[in-house]
Amino acid sequence: MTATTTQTDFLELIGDGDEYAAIEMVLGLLDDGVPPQRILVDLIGGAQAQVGALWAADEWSIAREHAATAVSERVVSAIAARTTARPTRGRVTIACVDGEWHALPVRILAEMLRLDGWRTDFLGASVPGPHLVTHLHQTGPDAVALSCMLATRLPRAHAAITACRSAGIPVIAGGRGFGPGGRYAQHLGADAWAAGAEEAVERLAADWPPPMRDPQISAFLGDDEYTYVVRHRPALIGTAMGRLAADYPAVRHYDQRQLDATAEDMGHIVDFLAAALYVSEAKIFTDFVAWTREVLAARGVPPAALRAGLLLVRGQLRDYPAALAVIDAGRAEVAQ
Ligand code: B12
Repeated sequence: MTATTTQTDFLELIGDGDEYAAIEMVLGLLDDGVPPQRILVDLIGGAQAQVGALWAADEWSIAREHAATAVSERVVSAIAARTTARPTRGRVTIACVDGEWHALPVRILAEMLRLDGWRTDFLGASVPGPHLVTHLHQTGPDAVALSCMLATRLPRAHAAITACRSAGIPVIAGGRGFGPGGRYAQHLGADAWAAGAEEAVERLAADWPPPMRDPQISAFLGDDEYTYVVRHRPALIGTAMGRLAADYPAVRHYDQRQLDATAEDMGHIVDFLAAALYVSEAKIFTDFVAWTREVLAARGVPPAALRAGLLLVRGQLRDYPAALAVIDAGRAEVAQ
């Protein structure tokens, strides 16, 4: 069986929600001598990336994605149950930042670190900063591995990074929310960043702890414009929704489900704008607009709808030059 057919078979099994067959397949691979690390990163991680692409292309429903992810989680647990690794290194706390629900990527990371001899405390999805710090005081780990898959959670990631470092625990950051090459992670004061679980394993084994810089570095980044956008989030969304029918008449024929989805998208516009202002990176917003354009196109929604949404939020921020510049950079992504 080639790697590609294994991947295709596994995707089919999780797509059917067939957890027994998926677990059987993976345990068979372990019995054949395939290293658990390869299964975690290449097979499960690779399949989950395809799940995301299928959802984005509107080929899989949200329910099918949820079911497939639940099976992948069970498969990771089955691998954990089958493999033993005694802790020979230090202790690592692994958590998603507040409001971040992508727990599977860090569950994979936790297993990879465990297999490399770390004692791991896996705290899972959406860990509020103060609770994370309490846990650190109770357990005294050598590192905090902090995940942020969505750029909208960067302000919370920053608060968590600052709090961990103030408690004297160095932070390794990861997840696509930290931007290409992890460039926002450094900006937010993280001690290290890794692209994936394998790189994190190498980094922690090679040179940990890193020399810690001033914990107060970049203690607060949000300025007046960021604060205004966050405080006025409900009004920005509500006003834009109220005016949408005038600028984009197709919305008059939307059913409740479509209206709810549109309000959610309007919320994403405001949240990604706030994140872009927080780290002064328009790219966070332009990437989001380009991604939303594709997701909407797959669902038959033309770019004009997104253009209208951007303009309606823009119209409420006339006195905020940085916000206008970010939105205009985003509008260029849907110019035609
Ligand atoms: C499953 C899934 C979900 C599940 C998560 C359930 C769970 N238990 O994890 C649920 C349904 C909750 C979800 C929700 C959402 N999701 Co989602 N989700 C995914 C999906 C399909 C798979 C995630 C996964 O498991 N990937 C597999 C792992 C292995 O991927 P990986 O990134 O390579 O992981 C490595 C690195 O990221 C890194 N890493 C990660 N964290 C850390 C931390 C440290 C310290 C280190 C060192 C490394 C590290 O190491 C990992 C292992 O090698 C992805 C698609 C994708 N391509 O990932 C979308 C995706 C991440 N989701 C996306 C979106 C948009 C959302 C929602 C906003 C959707 C919505 N409209 O509500 C919400 C947001 C929820 C929230 N606030 O967190 C988008 C993000 C796009 C963007 N613009 O950034 C993606 C990319 C889908 C897509 N194709 O567009 N999602």
